[in-house]
Amino acid sequence: MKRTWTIALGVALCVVLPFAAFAQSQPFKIAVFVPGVVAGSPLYEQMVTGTQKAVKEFSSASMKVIEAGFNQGEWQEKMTSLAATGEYDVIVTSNPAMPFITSEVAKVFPKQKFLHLDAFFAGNPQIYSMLYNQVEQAYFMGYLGGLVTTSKMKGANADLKAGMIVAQEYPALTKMMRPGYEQGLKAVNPGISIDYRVIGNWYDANKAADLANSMIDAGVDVILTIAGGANQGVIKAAKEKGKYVLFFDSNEYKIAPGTIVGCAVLNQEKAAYERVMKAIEGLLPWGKAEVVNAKDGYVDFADADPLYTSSVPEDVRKKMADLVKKIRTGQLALQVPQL
Ligand code: RBF
Repeated sequence: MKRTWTIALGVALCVVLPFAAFAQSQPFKIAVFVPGVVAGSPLYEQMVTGTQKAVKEFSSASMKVIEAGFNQGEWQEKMTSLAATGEYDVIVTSNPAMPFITSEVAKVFPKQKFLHLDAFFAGNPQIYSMLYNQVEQAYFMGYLGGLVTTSKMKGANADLKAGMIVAQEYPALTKMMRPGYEQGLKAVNPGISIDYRVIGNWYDANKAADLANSMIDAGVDVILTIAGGANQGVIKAAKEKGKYVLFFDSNEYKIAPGTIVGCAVLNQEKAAYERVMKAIEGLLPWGKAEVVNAKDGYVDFADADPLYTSSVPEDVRKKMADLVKKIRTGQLALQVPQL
């Protein structure tokens, strides 16, 4: 009996091993399609870094980064040209609007696969997607914003006003981020009102600074900014006026220590690394759309950075720590709405 099993195992290994080796030595080409530019866009930076890390693990894998720029009207044509080359096993991209483009391009190129980060699109066998629970991400910022605006911090005033500056409106923003932020603020004090402004693009730092200045003049002392490259304008205005910024997606306290008082992070680098690895190994569940949250470790608040500790007083950090613990453990789990 034992001998039969040994023979069976031997035969199985003879069949599988050469095949696995063959699969790994086949060239695997990845294109990273950046809908915008990489520099200054936290999630795009993480997508590129995470993909690079995965590609390094396989001698057969290679990647190319294509920046599609800020003219969103050109993206579909650029994505079509990229798929038309037929060169890439997988096209990796990021942002919630991209599946509307790739699902169209997929019809024309039925062999092309698309790996989406920061998006949700289920049921197409050419498409894999994963979405972050950004209600939780924004709730972290709302709660901290509420604590800051009601604190005795130097830049805080008596007005119960918090700001939010965004680049443009889209369902993930209006249905997850804005409501999450608002709920967090109101959990601290239901009397806090939100001053919300839209820039109109992801690069105009001057316009972002103008909006931030006008908010600050109207009594806002803390601003959440979700605006890619335009974030710099918000940070500059707040710094000059001694006010506070809440930063989204990556840990970036170092850009403006003392001004950026909180970072709600998405672990997109890890997500990209893991998903691209799976794609190369042939193990990514095409057709599937996943949603990941704080309990899964993909959404978090950057509280371990010494620049957080040095910018925010202990009483605020203590209250924030209680909330962070509840969300990390899933004791407080916020639902993702239908987008
Ligand atoms: N985020 C950036 O940081 N830079 C961008 O250029 C950018 N462009 C976007 C374009 C569209 C059409 C959409 C829907 C989102 C874009 N995002 C961009 C936002 C990004 O995907 C994410 O929602 C926010 O960074 C918040 O996590």
